[in-house]
Amino acid sequence: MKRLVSGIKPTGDLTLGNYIGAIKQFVNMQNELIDTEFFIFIADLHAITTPQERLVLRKNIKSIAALYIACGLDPEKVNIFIQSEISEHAELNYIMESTLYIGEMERMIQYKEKKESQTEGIRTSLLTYPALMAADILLYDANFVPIGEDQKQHLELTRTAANRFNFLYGDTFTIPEGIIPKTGARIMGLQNPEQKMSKSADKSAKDYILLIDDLKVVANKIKSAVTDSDNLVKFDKENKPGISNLLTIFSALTNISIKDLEEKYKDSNYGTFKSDLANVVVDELSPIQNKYNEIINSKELDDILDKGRDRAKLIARRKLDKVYHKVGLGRKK
Ligand code: ATP
Ligand code: LTN
Repeated sequence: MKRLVSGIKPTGDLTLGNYIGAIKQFVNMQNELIDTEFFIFIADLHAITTPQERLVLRKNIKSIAALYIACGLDPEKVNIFIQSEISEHAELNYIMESTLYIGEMERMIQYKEKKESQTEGIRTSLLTYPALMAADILLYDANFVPIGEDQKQHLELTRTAANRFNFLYGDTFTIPEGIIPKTGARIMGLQNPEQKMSKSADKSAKDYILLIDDLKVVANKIKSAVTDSDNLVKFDKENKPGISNLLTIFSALTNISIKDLEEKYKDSNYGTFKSDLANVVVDELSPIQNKYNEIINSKELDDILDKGRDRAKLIARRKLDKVYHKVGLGRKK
């Protein structure tokens, strides 16, 4: 049986970027990949690499759990759990910190970018973030890790850590493979299509669409998305980043190729295109929001998280014992 692992940080409400780049993939794969056990978690330990307010963090953790289910993850097929409830993640993190080098951490683009935007002190964990991410993945011997484009470098470092550990201590970890969607791996901001749509960056609310945004607001955000002035629906990332981003969103949500969309809208103006896209997004989000409201305060949600935690714990503990043994920690058993 193969394994698949991925996670999302509860640093804010989830955006359409998280949905297209990550969750939608998880949902498609759960139906396509047979013979693979899924572990999808809420990366709350990763969230505190930057300052969080305690009650907001609590709320965000639950909200992501509910959204996983509302978006279609099937708890019968997927182990859904909260990272901090499995202490082995933090334990293996330390082993990974003792496997990777500081220079490797300092080269990470996400670290360099986030460091710039911090106003308070930069937390040590922001630098060592990839060690925890490697632990998340290697603890479960994941074969597959679905991620957006921005996580490619972290995954590469996870592979380095696994190879290095295996070389130093003997074969221990499976080398994971990243799975990046062909369309939608990097959804850009609606107001600022040169930067990725992000849930935690301090930007105007019109730049991102939240999965739980009011649907009227969603439609308006699409309609007021920044485009250029030539009114030609054509994909050209360099010269027409705004419309190219909207085409990407359209294509990712409908599975209509960008080429076919260009053809369909070749005689239309941006107004018609945006209005159709607004309907597509609203139709996608409407059932998700209904299910979200139904489940967010339910006991069912806690039961799902308990079940996911118990299964994850079993595998994680077994793996960590093996790792400690290989490294020579503690006493011989
Ligand atoms: P933050 O803004 O706090 O850095 P984030 O949304 O970028 O958060 P995560 O919550 O950890 O980061 O992302 C979860 C998943 O969503 C990852 O696989 C990431 O690659 C993907 N993702 C995030 N933003 C986008 C985006 N704009 N387009 C496509 N995928 C995205
Ligand atoms: N670093 C990721 C979130 C994340 C993750 C993981 C993704 C933490 N641990 C393990 C895949 C597998 C991010 O910032 N998007």
